[in-house]
Amino acid sequence: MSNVEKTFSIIKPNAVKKAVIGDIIKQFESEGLKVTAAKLAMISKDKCEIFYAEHKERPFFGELVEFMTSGPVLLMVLSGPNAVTKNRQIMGATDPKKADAGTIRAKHADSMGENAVHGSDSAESAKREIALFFEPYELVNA
Ligand code: IDP
Ligand code: MG
Repeated sequence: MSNVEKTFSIIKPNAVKKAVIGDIIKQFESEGLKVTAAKLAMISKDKCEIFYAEHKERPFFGELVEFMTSGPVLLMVLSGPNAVTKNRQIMGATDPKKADAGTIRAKHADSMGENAVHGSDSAESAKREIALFFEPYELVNA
């Protein structure tokens, strides 16, 4: 059996604003990840600071929280074989200048900060992040 797992994904405000939600989801689906929970919402400043707590000492923290709370985002759970690693591959590097051609960040990032998508960096992070934004009843088993 392949390692079917869940990961947490956010389509960030710059990508929602540019109306590329469909393009991004199409890429996830065509590369083996299914959307198993989703909602469009604004993230509150308090929740965003908890979500990105690991970065709170970084110089860009204020700017990151400001950006992530500047407009609606699409919060999602993606499921599939090795979903955590697979999602990171599909997203591309944090810095769009270093992202491989064809990755979501190469196509849709506007800068290092406004880089179109978030994806969990481990199965443990995915569990924490999913629990922060979704209630158990909102999660589809797939
Ligand atoms: P990741 O999203 O690829 O996991 P992290 O290092 O966890 O990258 O950083 C979280 C987010 O913080 C990035 O996606 C990006 O939006 C923002 N960020 C990271 N480094 C910088 C920076 O040097 N300047 C501005 N924003 C940054
Ligand atoms: Mg990260």
